[in-house]
Amino acid sequence: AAVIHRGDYSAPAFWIDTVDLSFDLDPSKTRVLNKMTLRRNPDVQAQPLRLDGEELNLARVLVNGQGTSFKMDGNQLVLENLPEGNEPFALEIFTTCVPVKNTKLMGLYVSNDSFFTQCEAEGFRRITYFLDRPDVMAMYTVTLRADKAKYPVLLSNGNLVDSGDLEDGPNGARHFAKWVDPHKKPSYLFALVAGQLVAREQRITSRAGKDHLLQVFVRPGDLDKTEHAMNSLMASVAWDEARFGLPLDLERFMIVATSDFNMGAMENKGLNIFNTKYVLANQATATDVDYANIESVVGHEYFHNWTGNRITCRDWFQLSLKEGLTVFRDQEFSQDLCAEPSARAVKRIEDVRVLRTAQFPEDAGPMAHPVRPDSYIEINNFYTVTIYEKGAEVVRMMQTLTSRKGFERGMKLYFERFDGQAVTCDDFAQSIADANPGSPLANLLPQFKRWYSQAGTPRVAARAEYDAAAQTYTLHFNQSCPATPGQPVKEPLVIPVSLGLVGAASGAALPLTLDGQAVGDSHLFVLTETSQSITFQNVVEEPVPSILRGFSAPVVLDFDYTDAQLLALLANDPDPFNRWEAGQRLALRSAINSIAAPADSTGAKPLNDAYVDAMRAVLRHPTLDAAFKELVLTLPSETYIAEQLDMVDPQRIHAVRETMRMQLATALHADWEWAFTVHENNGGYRPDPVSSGRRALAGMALNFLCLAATHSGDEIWPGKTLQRFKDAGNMTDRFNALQALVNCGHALAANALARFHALFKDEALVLDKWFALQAGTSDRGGQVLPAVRQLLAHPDFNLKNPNRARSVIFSFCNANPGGFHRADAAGYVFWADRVIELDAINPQVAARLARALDRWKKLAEPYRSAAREALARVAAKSDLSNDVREVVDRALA
Ligand code: HT7
Ligand code: ZN
Repeated sequence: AAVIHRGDYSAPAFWIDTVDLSFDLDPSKTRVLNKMTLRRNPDVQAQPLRLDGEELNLARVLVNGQGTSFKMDGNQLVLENLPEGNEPFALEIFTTCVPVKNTKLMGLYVSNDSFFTQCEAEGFRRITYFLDRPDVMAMYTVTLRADKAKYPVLLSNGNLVDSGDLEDGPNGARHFAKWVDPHKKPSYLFALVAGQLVAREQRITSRAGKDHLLQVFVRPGDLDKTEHAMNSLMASVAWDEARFGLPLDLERFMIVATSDFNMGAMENKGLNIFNTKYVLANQATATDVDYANIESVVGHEYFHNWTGNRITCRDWFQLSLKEGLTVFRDQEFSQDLCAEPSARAVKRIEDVRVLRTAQFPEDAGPMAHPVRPDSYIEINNFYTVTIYEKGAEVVRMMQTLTSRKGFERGMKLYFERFDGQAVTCDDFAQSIADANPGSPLANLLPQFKRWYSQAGTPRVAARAEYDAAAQTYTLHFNQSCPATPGQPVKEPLVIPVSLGLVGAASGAALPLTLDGQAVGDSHLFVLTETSQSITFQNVVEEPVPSILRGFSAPVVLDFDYTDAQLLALLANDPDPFNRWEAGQRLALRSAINSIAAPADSTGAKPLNDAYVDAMRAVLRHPTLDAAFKELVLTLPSETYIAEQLDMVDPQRIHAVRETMRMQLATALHADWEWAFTVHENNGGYRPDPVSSGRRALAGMALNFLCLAATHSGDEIWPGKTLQRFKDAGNMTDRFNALQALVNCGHALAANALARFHALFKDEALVLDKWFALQAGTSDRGGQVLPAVRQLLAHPDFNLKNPNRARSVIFSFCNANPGGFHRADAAGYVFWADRVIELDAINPQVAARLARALDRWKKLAEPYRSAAREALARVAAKSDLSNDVREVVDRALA
């Protein structure tokens, strides 16, 4: 397959000014008439017009109303005899396609008897022949015609300008709707929806006094699950106006939910299409985490309206221009909605946890790529945690280096310069810098932009020197970045390091003096050289350094903290992120020591008394938030532990972490009982951060109490847990109780699982949880894989539905290392079979599953050889999609 290089970008030879699309919607043969006006791009040498198309049946091509000659070159329709000169001309293309056979869910497809589209990145070419690239922005008019009874709702981008009945077709009454989008857009933002849908509606008036209609469309029966999505949408509109001065630019803004969707949601102009998972919620069916995800995904798609839609990407290498920036914006939105500062910190810790458990491994593996990649084979493989989450960290560092106000000024300049255009990451960074002359960002811009071009997670090693006589404290920093595929050597980056000093004995935040000036108790040090130092004066006692506060840069920080220093930070650091981080470092150290210990010392306890006491102190702390406590008491994941090791024995990691969990369960038994009792009753259900935090901590307590019961033989807590499962007034409490029974392998779990299924057999999203819980549960002697095989045979399993496939297969292969990495290789055999099977249905989803073995080279034997064999078996298939081919070939390279 062809490799596409960023350096090969050239402007299109033609512009498309207007597109007038007519659809006769029919699941087995949809007719698409595409009438465009085009003109030659005067800046590009004359050349034939090459239009992209995929799985289309071409019936007719007319130029200025006349038949014309054309040829096919692979998937491209090539027109050579076009009018000379720069005058616009009309091109009319008539094609048909088969939505009901579209299992890739790209282009036009059918889900639950309704039509949906997904055009990003290159799905529009599966609807009609087009210059399917983001820098071709056109004005769209769309007419939809369909059976009136089967498809009463007909939606597309923009404003509804006409609708009515048509003459009856052979199968009954038909109708039409005509939509005009008042904004020009790239083809990837096109959307249509047709089906039996109902809407929750809300009229709003913006700050600027404009009226808008907001609509959330779902299947009849789901309307009672749309209130939270609508509230989230209203909050998003208000936030973007308040924080960035960006108003809603449409009379009507629609969200439509579908249960068949490859990703989370899609920001089509004025007609966002969402995976039901990120729309539907009521307290009986959705957990607190679901509520929080809905808020952030609704925000994310809405914020794309400016960062992505009004200003879009020049080419797909610039994907992070819109994705990194929009993730940053949705993270800020969720933080700004938190009433308490501590809840903001919790959100930041959660975001960093995602980055470190998913993006850091990607950056160290075969798919490592810069935030602005240099090449790709299949663009769908580059909707990655690097583009999204690391991209968001790069934007966050820009804000850190220019201040919140300065960043807002930069955004304003960006819109002044580029509204309505398709631009690059360079254009964005230049705008933020130009709006902030004299800032570290402006002064260091070329070097800062290495964050866009260099892959790999940088490491910052810090070392401290205290001179008691001179009362100075010096921190010496050294930065490095490991080689990544195609990038053997790295240049130093601009790394903002937020710092503070904590008194080792007093625990107080020490005032900082630099160059004789008092600078408060927190300082932003900008590391630019490979090695660089900073000296604080008037330091009266040897402090504990609190480095990289708030995770001010996406790096690994190495500092040789003593246990006592980490315990001091855990107890006293005013920065909540570093307080949490200190606990993680202590737990990680214990895990690594235990993993390295001889195998016959398995009975030894990995966690020392000081750590356990510190955890007790956090759990019982009178003022800390429940949500924060829950994060501190969560041990680093098996995946995160594995990343710290050169040689990974997944079963050893699993065993050690399980031992640590059991130690926390038994040593803190009385404390968990206390925590459960104090946090169990939340009163009425509200998914706000404070009450969600209380439920999370109560759920954690229940999990530990059931785990301890497997050790002690106690039947009280499992019994209580089953009762709570039955009586729960919301899904969070119910699911936490179910999880507690399933994860500890208690005999009551089977009964609870059966009840849960019976209660929710008609709720697809809840059944996804039921499948995922069983496939992701802690492995004890290899029981999970046989259970997973049984789940695949369950009548409710459907491989074609991405949510269901993910709930079983991904939960096992990607999220259950202890179950998946089996010494008998059966997990890998299962993985290879599923990748091959899924690839024939939906390559995009298959390629995501294929990533489960990205880190196989780190595995110890016998895992390593077995994993390579499984990868080789997949790679040996000659008819693999480009999607899976790129992933497995890179893994094996
Ligand atoms: N921009 C959207 C990306 C997306 C997508 C990409 C490829 C195939 C299917 C897809 N569905 C959505 C989502 C977002 O980042 O907002
Ligand atoms: Zn996005």
